Amino acid sequence: MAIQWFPGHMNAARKKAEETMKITDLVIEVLDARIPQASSNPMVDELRKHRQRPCLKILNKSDLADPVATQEWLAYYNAQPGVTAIAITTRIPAEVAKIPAVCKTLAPHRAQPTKPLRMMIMGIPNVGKSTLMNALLKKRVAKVGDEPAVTKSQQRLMLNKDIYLTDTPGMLWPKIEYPTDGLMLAICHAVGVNALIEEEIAVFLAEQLLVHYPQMLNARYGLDPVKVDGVGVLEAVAQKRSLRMRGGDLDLERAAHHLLQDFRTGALGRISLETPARRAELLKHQPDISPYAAPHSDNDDIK
Ligand SMILES: Nc1nc2c(ncn2[C@@H]2O[C@H](COP(=O)(O)OP(=O)(O)OP(=O)(O)O)[C@@H](O)[C@H]2O)c(=O)[nH]1
Ligand SMILES: [Mg+2]
Repeated sequence: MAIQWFPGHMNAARKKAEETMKITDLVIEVLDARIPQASSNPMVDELRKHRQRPCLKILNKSDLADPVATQEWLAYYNAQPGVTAIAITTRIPAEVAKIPAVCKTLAPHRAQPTKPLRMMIMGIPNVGKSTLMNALLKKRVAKVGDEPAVTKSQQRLMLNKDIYLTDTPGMLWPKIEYPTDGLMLAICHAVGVNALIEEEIAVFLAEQLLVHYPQMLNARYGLDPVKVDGVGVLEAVAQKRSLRMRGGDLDLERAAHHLLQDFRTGALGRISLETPARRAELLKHQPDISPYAAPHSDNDDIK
């Protein structure tokens, strides 16, 4: 199953972002530190490059990501022209507090009362954009929630007289070309539930964990990573948590949900699902397709 999710409000959000880009000096692109490149929306790059706007890439939720992988991603992005990258967690106010100063250095001609620095916060759904907005303003101005597509329209607010911030609805793009990106986005809860089957994405997650973080699976579920495959991990989770259906069979659907929750909450440990080197290797084996198909229809469901 290829995961695609581009509901109508995201197409509208794209058009609105294109308009706001005209009066934006700096784009703050919020990425998921566990899947930085899979969570990079090619539409964000296209819109900002069209107007030659610099970009601060924020690898958020770094509290959940593998610190070694995060450092590799920062080096990767900081080598790109027009891009500065930092890793934060909105859970730590001191990390959020350093952002305005970084932004000012990226648009030095702005940030004065006569020329305020105008910033647009963009990114995929559920990555923490509105949480970041609230943390920067130190008050609850935007609704947040652990599900994709909480924010439905743009909201522009003043951080102080020198800085304006616009929060935007999370956007995916019309065609996620690499199936593994769709799976990673679903694992990190950026995709609406109507667009995925939890068991399939949990098996993919389990396979990744078996290769890259076997000791964490062993520590949490007491399974032997050498002896099981992805489905075997779900069976072990069901055993360990006594998840059974009425007839007594193991309930793999609930086990899938359990595994995903353990990953999403960090209960398994700090995990990154991609590194720059692993991504390069992976894409070698996937067909080379254009960045994305231009939006042309309001596709509200899966393909
Ligand atoms: N662990 C962790 N969770 C975070 C962090 N930042 C935000 N979250 C959580 O991520 C979830 C989504 O946060 P939102 O701010 O609503 O995300 P959003 O990007 O605005 O989402 P949409 O409006 O749907 O596009 C919430 O449950 C937040 O508490 C972080 O740094 N670490
Ligand atoms: Mg939001």
